[in-house]
Formats: sequence, structure tokens, C-alpha cells
Amino acid sequence: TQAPVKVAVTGAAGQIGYSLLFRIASGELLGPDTPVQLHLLEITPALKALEGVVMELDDCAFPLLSKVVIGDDATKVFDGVNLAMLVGARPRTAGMERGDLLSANGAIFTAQGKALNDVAADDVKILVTGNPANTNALIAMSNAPDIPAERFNALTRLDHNRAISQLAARLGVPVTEIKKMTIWGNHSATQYPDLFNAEVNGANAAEAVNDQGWIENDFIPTVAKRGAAIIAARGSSSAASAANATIGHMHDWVLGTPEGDWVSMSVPSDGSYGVPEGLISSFPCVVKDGKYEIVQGLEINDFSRAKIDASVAELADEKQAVTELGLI
Ligand code: NAX
Repeated sequence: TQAPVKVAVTGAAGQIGYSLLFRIASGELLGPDTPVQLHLLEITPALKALEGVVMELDDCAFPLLSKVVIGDDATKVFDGVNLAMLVGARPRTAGMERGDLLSANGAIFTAQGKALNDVAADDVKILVTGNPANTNALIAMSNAPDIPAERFNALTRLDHNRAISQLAARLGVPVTEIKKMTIWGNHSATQYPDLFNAEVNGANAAEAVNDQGWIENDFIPTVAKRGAAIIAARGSSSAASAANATIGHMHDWVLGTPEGDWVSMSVPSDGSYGVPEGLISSFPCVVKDGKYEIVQGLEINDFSRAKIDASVAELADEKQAVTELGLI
């Protein structure tokens, strides 16, 4: 049998963690033949709760789960990890200014970037889910000079899945008929879900919808503000769907994307589509042999151009702010 893959999850006692860990351990991340070892990082006050989650993992007797390591010291917990899902972050609380939020998260992601740089496996892949995800990933990347930049991604797969679901509902088709969805830009309200390059049953999605008003006034805001709608309805933020997206992103990054389709991944820009290098922005990506590539040559119309530029400008602002705070 194969040696276990070491998978780190931060914020493991939180609500996304509660959905995520059991699916990783059951084999949904890496398939039914790959054993996994979980490396779970939490802050000290949450370790007790995390022990309870580990008791439940034990009680599942998952055949693929070979070991669970927990702790509050990143340089110990990240030792030798092959995959790292950085979920834990400091949420914005009432009265907190944007700068406070960025510094609080900056402290977390500088430390975790350094720890990964020092102790992770040479093949480590890092996916940031904790918000502000794109900028947190940029901070971690900038503090890990020995890890190739392209190993740092941020999560926009949840937005991607939300866009597929909204489009399928509008057209009355199963989600399996939607291909080539793209989220461009930041995981925030400025993100741009692009129907002009998406396909429904092989046909152009924007043409199939044939209603620019719906795209602008309904589809885009519904996808971009879905997180707030979930909070309003459920009383807490998306957890199971965020865990599902985190698994989906990492699964495809390791095992590849399906032929004839792509996924949305926030990756360090190489300048494609006019997105400045040095920003971690969402792009359409395909993955082969564990390496992603940004899909090239898509047509960007004027409407899309303006939307992408606005979201990328927000990423540049966030980068400027964390640069001024000395975090990168
Ligand atoms: P919770 O507050 O339930 O859990 C977060 C956990 O992280 C807590 O247990 C906390 O103790 C832990 N934590 C805090 N600082 C840590 C540190 N330095 N090291 C290790 N653990 C630490 O939040 P949850 O609902 O699980 O959400 C986690 C993050 O995901 C939040 O930042 C949230 O905003 C973000 N989200 C991102 C999404 C995306 O699509 N990119 C969607 C869902 C979610 O909103």
C-alpha cells in the first residue's frame, strides 16, 4: 500500500473543519486507495474542542485514516505536510476596521507561511480558504521564499459552484450540463462570474440565457452576495459548501481537471488577461499531472473587461494595504 499523504488543516475545530475533516478521512479528497494522515492546527483555547472532533474521527474508524496529529504550534503541526488547507482565520467582528482585520490575519498568515517554508514537504501545495483568502494567500506566499509561488492558491471554487448552480436553475438544466464556468478576480463581492465563456450543453451560456439584464442585475449579484444570503438564512456562514469547495479545489489540483472543462482557481498571476503579476487572482485553470495552467486565449468583451478590472483593482488595493502594514 501507498505511504499516507499528510494533509494539514488549520482552524480544524471550526465549522468548516467539522465538514472538511470527515470527508478527507473518508477518501473523498484523494480517492479510495490513498491513506491520509491529518495534521490539525488550532489556537490554544480551541484545542479542547479539537480533541472532541478527533474523538469523533476515531469513532468513524475510517480505513484510510492512518494517524491524526494535533497542536497549536505551526512548526510542529506542518512538519512534512504534502497538502495544507489554511481555513482558520480571524473573522471580522463588529467595529473592526479593515486595517485591523488585515493586520490580525497578517499575523496568522506570515507565521504560517514561514512555518510551511521551514518544515513542509518539498511537494507541498497550499490552499487558503480563510478570508480575505486571496490576500491571506499572498501574505503566506511572500513569507515562504523557498516554496515556489505557484504552490499557493486561494479558494474561489465555492463561487464557481454557486455560479454553476444559479445558471442551471435559471435554464432548468442539470448542473452536469454546465461547463467552463469562470470566476475572475477576488473572492469578494467584486468577483466576476463570467457566462460569456461558459457553456450549457456545448452552447454559449450567455446566448442561452439571452438576457443581459438578468446577468447584470440578478446572476452576478446573487453569486457574489451568496455568502451574506447564507448568513441571513442560517445564522452562520457557509460551512458544508465551503468545505466541499475546498475538497474540490484540492482534489482537482492533485488529481487533474476533467477533459473538456476547467475550474476556477485563485493563483498567482503571470500577467495573463492583463492581471498584474504579484496578485493572487481567480482564473479559469486546467490541471494535469499536479500542475495547473491558466486557460489562455479566451475572449474578454468590454463588459467582462470592466468587471475583471474592478475586482483586480480591489486586489491591488488589498496588496497595497498589507505592504504598508509590512506584512509582505
Ligand atoms: P470558524 O470561526 O467556525 O472557525 C475558524 C477556526 O479557526 C476557529 O476554530 C479558530 O479557533 C481557528 N483559528 C483562528 N486563528 C487560527 C490560527 N492562527 N491557527 C489555527 N487556527 C486558527 O470559521 P469557519 O466558518 O470555519 O470559516 C473559516 C474561514 O473561512 C473564515 O475566514 C471564513 O471567512 C472563511 N470562508 C471562506 C470562504 C471561501 O469561499 N473562500 C467561504 C466560507 C467562509 O466564509
